[in-house]
Amino acid sequence: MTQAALITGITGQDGAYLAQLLLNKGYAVSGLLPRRSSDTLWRLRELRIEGDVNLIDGDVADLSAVLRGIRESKAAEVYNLAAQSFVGTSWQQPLLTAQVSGVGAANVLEAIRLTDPAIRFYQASTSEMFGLIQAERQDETTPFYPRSPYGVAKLYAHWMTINYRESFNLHASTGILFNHESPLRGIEFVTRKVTDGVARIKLGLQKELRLGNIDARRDWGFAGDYVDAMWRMLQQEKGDDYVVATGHTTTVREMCRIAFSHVGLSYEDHVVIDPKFFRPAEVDVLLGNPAKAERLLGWTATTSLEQLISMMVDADMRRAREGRPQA
Ligand code: NAP
Ligand code: F7E
Repeated sequence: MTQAALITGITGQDGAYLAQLLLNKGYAVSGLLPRRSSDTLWRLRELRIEGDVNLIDGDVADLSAVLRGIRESKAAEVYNLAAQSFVGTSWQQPLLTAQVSGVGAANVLEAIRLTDPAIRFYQASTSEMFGLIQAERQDETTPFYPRSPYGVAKLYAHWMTINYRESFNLHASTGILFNHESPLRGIEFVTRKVTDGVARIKLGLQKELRLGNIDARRDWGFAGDYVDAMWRMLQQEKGDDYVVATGHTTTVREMCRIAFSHVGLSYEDHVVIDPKFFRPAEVDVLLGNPAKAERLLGWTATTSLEQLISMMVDADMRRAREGRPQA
């Protein structure tokens, strides 16, 4: 029998790659689609799967819509990827971020409990929950110290997932995913902002690139690898919590150097520091320890930062040449 899955956040970076992975495995894939006034399907189109997924109108902040989505999709697996996921915006829209990225997860858990507690659940937790890090390498036992309204909202969703697992015996897992990027990354996130900027500068469409704190360090991997870890979690006998990371950390500055040098440019000639992009509270450094995911899920990161950034710059060069910079 065909296995059915529901993805909230299907139009996002991870949602698109996960939909592709599940389709390739033979799943019937549905996605919850919140009402927007403009087109948000460009990633599904870019992966050529727009016509292969069943899109169900609904917003994760609306329990009745989530209930309908779960019933209509007949999902045996639900992946909750919907979020207001941009950390910077979470200071401007803290309550919306709480409703979508925090309470949204509780809505999905509650909808599963009310519909069919045998449905397996994945929650998109995040390394942002570690924030002001309490250990040099962060793993599943490291205490949390979120530094943004986004991190705080995600921590609520994280503990609600654990609570529903322990209270109602749900097969509910959290993936504490460190930063992961791709050519489908939103343009506001630093890697894509840089690779898009590099392409435009190389083609003479732009002169400078304005950035914030380029001394911040992140553990960056490839989104295509990370959605595979999500799927693996839901194939285990029981729900659990897993850190997913590369185990390497790099400054934004070094990432810029890699991106500019890929097209023969020097970042020092083009990057301008603009205080506008500094955050009220910063997460200075993140470095994950993915040993548990490697041991229990048989998962491993396959893509180096150099390969990832080269792939992104090449995609943005193509888009800039074709005059479609964002999508
Ligand atoms: P993304 O590109 O920002 O995608 C977020 C998705 O959520 C979009 O499809 C968005 O739709 C949807 N969404 C927003 N508000 C919604 C609402 N009220 N109801 C239903 N859907 C809504 O994020 P991503 O990078 O793919 O990340 C996927 C998930 O993993 C997110 O939960 C994120 O917080 C988490 N995460 C990401 C990373 C990372 O490095 N990428 C790391 C750890 C955790 P619209 O575009 O129409 O708003
Ligand atoms: O920032 C610094 C910025 O916005 C990375 C989300 O997917 O990953 C992401 O959150 C670093 C920060 O990602 C600019 O201050 C410097 O230190 O790409 P980012 P993020 O905040 O790490 C986590 C794991 C998630 O869960 C989130 O959903 O780069 N930085 N200059 C800049 N960042 C941006 N965006 N723009 C700049 O100009």
